[in-house]
Amino acid sequence: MRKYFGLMFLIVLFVFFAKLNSFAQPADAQPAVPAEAAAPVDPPTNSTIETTTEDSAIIQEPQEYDPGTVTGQANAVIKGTQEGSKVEGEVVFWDTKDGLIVEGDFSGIPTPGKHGFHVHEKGSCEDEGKAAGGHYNPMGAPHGMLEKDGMQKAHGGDMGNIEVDDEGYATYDGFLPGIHLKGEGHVVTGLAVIVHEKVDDFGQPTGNAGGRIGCGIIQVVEEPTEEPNE
Ligand SMILES: [Cu+2]
Repeated sequence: MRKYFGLMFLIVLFVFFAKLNSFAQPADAQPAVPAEAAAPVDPPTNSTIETTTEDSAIIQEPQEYDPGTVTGQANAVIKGTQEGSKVEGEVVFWDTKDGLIVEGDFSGIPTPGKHGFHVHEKGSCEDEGKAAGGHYNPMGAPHGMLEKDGMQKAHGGDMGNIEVDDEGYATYDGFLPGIHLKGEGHVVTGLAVIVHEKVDDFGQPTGNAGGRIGCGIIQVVEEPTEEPNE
């Protein structure tokens, strides 16, 4: 019995080491693979977080827009607010996922130089433009320039100035980030666009731009007729 016991012990011992060896090889090899795979996983995770932080900082800057994403168009036909005024113009708004592309053409403006240019909060041009109310300001923000300052630091209707030449003409190219023609967000369809008598100097509360010489209502065009400039 003891003879067999010793033999069996040796056999068991042999089998045990043989098994241990066969497990040891994959056991060594297996952790090596995830260890190598795990090593590069961490740095991309970190760099993704860094990129996100950089991106949110960039969002504070004036936004780039893609004219390919245009989803709608509106026009505002600008007319003089006073008897005998020769002020005329057309402002075109194109909706994109990021906001409104704004282009304007004006003529008959009696004084050269900068003239404040805003979307106001009401849809009327009556009473020499006074019926248009204050600036469109859905966030209760201070006055500024929406394209540069964003919704927290500018009114939603703060488009800055148009610059009128000696002949009374002006053109305007701008962008209203976060403003749209339709949907649940900040929508300006049906509101008035005002051209002011004087420069918007970006002083508080509304830029000291004086009276309202031109006014028009933003109306959606169901079949877009033009494309924004590149
Ligand atoms: Cu205004």
